[in-house]
Amino acid sequence: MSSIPENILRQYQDLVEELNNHNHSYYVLDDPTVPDIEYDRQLRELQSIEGLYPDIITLDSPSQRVGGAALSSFSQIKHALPMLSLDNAFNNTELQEFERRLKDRLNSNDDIEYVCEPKLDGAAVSLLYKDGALIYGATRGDGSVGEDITTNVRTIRSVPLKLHGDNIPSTLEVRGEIYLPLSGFDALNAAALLSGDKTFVNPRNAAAGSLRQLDSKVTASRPLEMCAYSVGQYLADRVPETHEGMLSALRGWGFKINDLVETVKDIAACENYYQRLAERRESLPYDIDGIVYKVNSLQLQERLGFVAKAPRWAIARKFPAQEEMTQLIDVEFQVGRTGAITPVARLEPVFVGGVTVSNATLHNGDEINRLGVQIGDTVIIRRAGDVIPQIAKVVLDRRPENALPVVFPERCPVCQSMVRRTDGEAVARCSGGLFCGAQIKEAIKHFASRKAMDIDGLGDRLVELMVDESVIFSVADLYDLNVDKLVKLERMAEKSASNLIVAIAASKKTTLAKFLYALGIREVGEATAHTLAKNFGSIELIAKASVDELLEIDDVGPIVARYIVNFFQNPDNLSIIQALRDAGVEWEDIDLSSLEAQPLKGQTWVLTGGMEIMSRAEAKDELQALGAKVASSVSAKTTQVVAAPGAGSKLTKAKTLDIAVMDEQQFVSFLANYK
Ligand code: 5U1
Repeated sequence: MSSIPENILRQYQDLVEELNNHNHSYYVLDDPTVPDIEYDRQLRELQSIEGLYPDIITLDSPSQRVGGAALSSFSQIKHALPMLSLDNAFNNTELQEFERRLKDRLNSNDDIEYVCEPKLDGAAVSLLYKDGALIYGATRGDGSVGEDITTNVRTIRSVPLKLHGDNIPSTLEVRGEIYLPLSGFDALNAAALLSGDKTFVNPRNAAAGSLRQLDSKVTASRPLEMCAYSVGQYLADRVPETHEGMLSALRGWGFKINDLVETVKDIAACENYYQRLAERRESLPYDIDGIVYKVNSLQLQERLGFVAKAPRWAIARKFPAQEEMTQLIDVEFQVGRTGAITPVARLEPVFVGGVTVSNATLHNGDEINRLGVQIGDTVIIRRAGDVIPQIAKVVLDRRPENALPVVFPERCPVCQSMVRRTDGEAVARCSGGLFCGAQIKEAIKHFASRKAMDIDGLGDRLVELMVDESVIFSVADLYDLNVDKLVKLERMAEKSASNLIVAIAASKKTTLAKFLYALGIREVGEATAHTLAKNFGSIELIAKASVDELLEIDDVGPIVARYIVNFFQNPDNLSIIQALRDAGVEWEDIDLSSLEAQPLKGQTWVLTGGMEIMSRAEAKDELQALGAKVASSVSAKTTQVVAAPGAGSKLTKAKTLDIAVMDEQQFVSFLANYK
């Protein structure tokens, strides 16, 4: 390096350190310290120095995260200490038995302190650091020998290439889980679908597959994350006394530690943690398959030791599986509000992810072809997060001889109109429009729904019955109903009928945004309806707007703009709007001149927890009326979080990101200032 000027070398080292700090803030702490543009500027500066002086490049340079030349195979790494697996407990009794064994072995009845950790569903890895520098990364393999995946591990931003902080051990082997957050998994599969590649069954397979890529550039393109959860080899002057202390030291050296880790005082609190985490499992941004409980005291851990391949001092309390095998009995084709025909798999009922599943979506014809699924097949069902169950894979080995191909219908199963598919769209649609009973039903259900006209008591079943019995043919007919017409319907008592008539009458007074949303224009969801209302002020101006005028509005892209224009060019739609107005449906137009004064314009708010003083929908309406955007997740862009009772991970994240938080009472007082 003698030819590198001293000042350049210093400038380079400063840039490496600064960029690594930014990476740590962004990927480990979820708390960006500089805007992306500044990060990119510094990275370009670093790369230009590296271009001029290639010898200057150090292994901990952020430029090295992009992956390098492809390998022909992985070499093997023998773990200095075996990578253990965990014993499982499937219920509370088994957990109690675990503790009984511990107490017997320790010959003590004293309470034992535990650390509770979400068990991330990814791939276990071992990372070796010498004097703070990453030496290698290895897979678990069979527990004794794993594969050398160092070049791949280096591309993961939350894996520190160099440790920072005090008392860094001379040798430190960190164990943890590399996983793919659900958003990354969905994006990866969406891209695979577009390019006709094979999709991954679940985030765990996707993470493991991404780690075992011979081309590290592929790994670099996958949004993998790593959380540390224990140590293997450890040579240092000081050793923490507890597992909690060890995690905190790891956090200090730059590792990401899951933010739901908790230390609890006894086994009863472990069970309580299970209940709390089980409730939140669906809303976590990553898959977990259970909880790991670990004895907190490292001295007790040492006394307890190991059995065969598992430590005695830890246990995994498993959640119900999110994947199960079952049989595909039939495929039915449902017609949605916009005529979209969705194949729905009817399944032999199976318990998965804590509920019994008997239907799963097959999305569209392409998905049926991609899966190659046939009626009678054994399939793997996946139900994770709050998404609807999916068929992840067909178990071809189990295909019965009498399996039948799934045939996509050429005619609508409800109205027999032709099914059409627009070029470039995966969705096939019934061409029957409002001639199709299914589309009429869905349009009316949407119109009556809570976020639209909010007609209390008009449930899906009743809508179906009224259309089937030819009591109504369009949304406008709702306002012509009377008690006499309703009581003729099966199981409709006079009291319910008159309540429904009152609810329908009450729905007449609405807002422009709700009315627009209720019309069910394709791709016009609640937020777009609000934006349209706010920007145009009246339905006449929206109906007259051109594609170009619509495109001037935030959130409206060319496809939505075209759908809006088409909707208002259709005379049937215009006559329905007129009929609704004639029936007395009304709203106040928005005075555009007063909008300049929207005090929360440009702000993004997040509502979390169970609101008790007002409903979440009301809170959202009020905020939007003041010009704020209401988002569902907390990020660095969030202006303000309202944390109602029971708020969980969003509140934690807001605190980590240092975002302003107010409780519900403060929120109500805040709104009162604008009334
Ligand atoms: N969170 C967490 N996952 N996990 C997996 N901790 C943890 N610990 C493990 C494993 C296999 O093993 C240690 C107890 C050695």
